[in-house]
Amino acid sequence: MKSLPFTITDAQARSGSGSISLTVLASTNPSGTGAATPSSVLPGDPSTLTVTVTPGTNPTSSGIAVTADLSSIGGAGIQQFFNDGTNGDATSGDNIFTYATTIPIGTSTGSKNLPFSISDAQARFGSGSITLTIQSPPPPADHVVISQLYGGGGNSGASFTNDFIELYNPTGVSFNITGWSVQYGSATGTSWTNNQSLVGSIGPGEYYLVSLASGGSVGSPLPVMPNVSGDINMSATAGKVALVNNSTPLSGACPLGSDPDIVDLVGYGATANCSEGLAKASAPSNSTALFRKANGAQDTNQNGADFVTATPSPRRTAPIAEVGPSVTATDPTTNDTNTPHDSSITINFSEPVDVVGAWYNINCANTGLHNDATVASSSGSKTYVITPNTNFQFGELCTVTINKDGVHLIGLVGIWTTFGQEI
Ligand SMILES: [Ca+2]
Ligand SMILES: [Ca+2]
Ligand SMILES: [Ca+2]
Repeated sequence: MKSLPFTITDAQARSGSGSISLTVLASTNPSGTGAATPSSVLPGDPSTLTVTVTPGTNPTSSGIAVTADLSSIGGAGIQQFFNDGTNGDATSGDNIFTYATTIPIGTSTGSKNLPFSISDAQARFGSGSITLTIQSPPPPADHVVISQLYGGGGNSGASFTNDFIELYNPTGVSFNITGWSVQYGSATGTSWTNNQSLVGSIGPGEYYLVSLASGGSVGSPLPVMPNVSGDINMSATAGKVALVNNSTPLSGACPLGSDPDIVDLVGYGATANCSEGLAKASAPSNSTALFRKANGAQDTNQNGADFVTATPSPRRTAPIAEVGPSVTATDPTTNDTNTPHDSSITINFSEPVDVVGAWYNINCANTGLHNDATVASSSGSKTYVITPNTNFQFGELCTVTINKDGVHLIGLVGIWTTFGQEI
């Protein structure tokens, strides 16, 4: 408040006085509050940095600009923030200035203060800082993991013609995964009939690629030759994939914890009825894949935290093993019970095969051999159905053996089944 005295005089030598009150409003500088969302991240994680600006007054700020020094998290020394709906900015023109960033792998850990400065066209300035904590990465998993999966193969807008599952070995030792399997269950399903056998080995730091079904003709062929090709058709957006250290189908909606043969499991999409940890991995799409963080090394058994979506990029560095066909599934399955006494036996092979001579042997505890049978093949000679001409007996245990010498380049498989009531 200013008081401006005045005097009045006239020609008759009289005078008067008074004062004029004038309030001069103080000018204030622009100021701001910084935030990071999330405020605690792992290297490789994204975080959205914001500065919420209070404009200067008297006069009101125009031409506000915000920059921050992101050099301590691997960014620019003078990084412009945005208030135009780009670079992660949610709303244009709301005085919230934004920069969305991803913390580079290798960024030093600990609490970071990222200084920011605000300027306006009235040559006033403000400053502050954004606090962001970089967490220490968890130790890599001590087992082979599912490192990437893509279920949109061939679909509308697809990147690639085929679904795929990629495995990674984050350990220092090699794993022989012959006889292991990747198994797929639909998001809300309770069975795991989609089962692909694996062959070969996966050395330290190597990626192993399983090419799977195509939902159409859209997209490019997979750019690298897979280790194994199968025909599981995974959902692009929600489902369950398990890496199992044998080929026996899993059972139940969520066998995690109860089945010690599960090496790794990913439930993705909100509707998946099983996942490591409560939170599912986020839903990928026809044009995005799920990637395990840290190039595949991070497995905290929290699917929601261990995976991110990104453009699919199948990797394969494990050598391709040259092997023959194998048995991928049977009906009845091993240790099946209550199989009809006049059951046929279905054998699914990994690829088309020829069978010759005494390629199978069916031997039952009470009724002996059942090798007098009708044999039919289907699915381009990938599936064989054996229908014995003599029925099995109720309650007896039978063993089916496939002779590798009768099936070209085949391994040996046994099926043990107990025949129960006719169904
Ligand atoms: Ca904004
Ligand atoms: Ca698919
Ligand atoms: Ca896991």
